[in-house]
Amino acid sequence: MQQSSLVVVANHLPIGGNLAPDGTSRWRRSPGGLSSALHPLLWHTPATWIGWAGRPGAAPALADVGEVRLCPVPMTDEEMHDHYEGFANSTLWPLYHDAVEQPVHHRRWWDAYLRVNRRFAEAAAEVAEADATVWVQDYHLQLVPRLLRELRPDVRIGFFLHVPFPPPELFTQLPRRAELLRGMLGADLVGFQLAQAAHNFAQLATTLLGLEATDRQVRVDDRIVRIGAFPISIDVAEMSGLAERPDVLARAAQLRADLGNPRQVIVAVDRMDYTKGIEQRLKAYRELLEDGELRVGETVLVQVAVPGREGILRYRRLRERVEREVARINGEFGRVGAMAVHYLTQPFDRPELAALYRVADVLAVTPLRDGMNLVAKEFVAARGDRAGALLLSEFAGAAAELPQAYLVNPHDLDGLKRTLLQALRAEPADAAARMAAMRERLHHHDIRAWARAYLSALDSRHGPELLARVTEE
Ligand code: ADQ
Repeated sequence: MQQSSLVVVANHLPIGGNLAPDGTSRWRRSPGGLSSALHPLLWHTPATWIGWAGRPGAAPALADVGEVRLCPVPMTDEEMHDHYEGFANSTLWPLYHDAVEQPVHHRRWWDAYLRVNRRFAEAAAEVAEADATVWVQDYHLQLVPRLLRELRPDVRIGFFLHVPFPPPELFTQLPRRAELLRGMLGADLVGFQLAQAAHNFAQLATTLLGLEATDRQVRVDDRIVRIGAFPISIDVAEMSGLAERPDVLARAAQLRADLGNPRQVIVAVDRMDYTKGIEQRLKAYRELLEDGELRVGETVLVQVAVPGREGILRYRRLRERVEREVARINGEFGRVGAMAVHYLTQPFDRPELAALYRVADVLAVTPLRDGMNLVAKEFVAARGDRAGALLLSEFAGAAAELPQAYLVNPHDLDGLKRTLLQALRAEPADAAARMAAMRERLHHHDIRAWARAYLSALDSRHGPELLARVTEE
């Protein structure tokens, strides 16, 4: 295998579902934050991406995608269950999201997590050239930094957590808490979305491992591990450009007409996940229809919810409940030719998403907890017309950067109803002022600014050269 000076390690490869028999694959922006965020950065960058091709069994041989060499890591059926669906998505994911669903613990899952992390570390060790930079992503791979350091002490290792890092009261529930922390501390730089997460991490390094730590660094033996907040962003220029394209604006107008030209359109775009607050949002909407505050024909809700992780019972159950609630709302309040909720589970291409953002009078982003939430930022980028209101959960990382949104506590149903109405009834001048302020923030802080901040903190030796590569437009 040819070696690389930049290696990205993430649980999934960013490729489409169907691989051609010759191993060719399409670089897909799968509906998910990590792939959406890294796509614009890496598309033209000579790098190697190590990840799972998304199906159990031997790793397929894959052709390069653009400048990126894909290096698939195999996973058995059992590892897919125990590592991916088990430890990563049934233990860590719920625990890191405020335990909004009860985290599940099985000892067997840990063994698979360790085994898969070791396999990823070995793959990285093999493809990293001398002195390379290796950038490890997310909660599925928290042990990789330490395992890789043991194999390749010469490489520079960055770790970035896309999801929240919980307060010590929650983290300490994990039976393998010390090993997980030590795993992350194998990195030279551990990056989080928010400063609070870095603070939680430092506190844990002190109390659980007895290390000397501040919110900026942790001393581990003779090394300094830097820690910090690097709030992720989006390709602002891409989304704003798309949203001004005549065909996208025509599509937005067509969508509004297809929706029956209602006075107001509420749009929500989520992965189908219990952290996203989809059920609470539907309930608030139903109650507003019951109260007579909203009327079908005048207002419509478009809920996009792409299913995933369906091997996990909880996700299948969530989907059933959401679909039951959508059917109930439409059954009780819809009319022939006028639905209350339009519910879509398909992945969309970027122009279609941009058109949806342009048709929204209110974009509702109301997760119970979210590391950042890129949908909120995409909406703001798409609204060059400064119209539209963003209803945003206080518990999304994005709220720290977008305080001009209509902020809401999604656990408070009455508050959710009240704030949704406020957003729907906003004075155009007020909405425009809020949108302008949010756009200003995004203008200065897009995905390239994020990469610049992270990579220059990670690697003072190769930082400038790496930066030039990943931030080239
Ligand atoms: P996610 O939980 O996946 O990301 P989010 O940040 O909103 O959440 O990203 C979702 C992405 O998928 C967006 O770019 C969106 O446009 C896209 N998407 C959603 N529905 C789609 C559809 N139907 N078709 C096509 N694309 C669709 C995780 C964390 C977040 C964090 C990101 C990045 O949970 O908190 O913001 O990583 O770090």
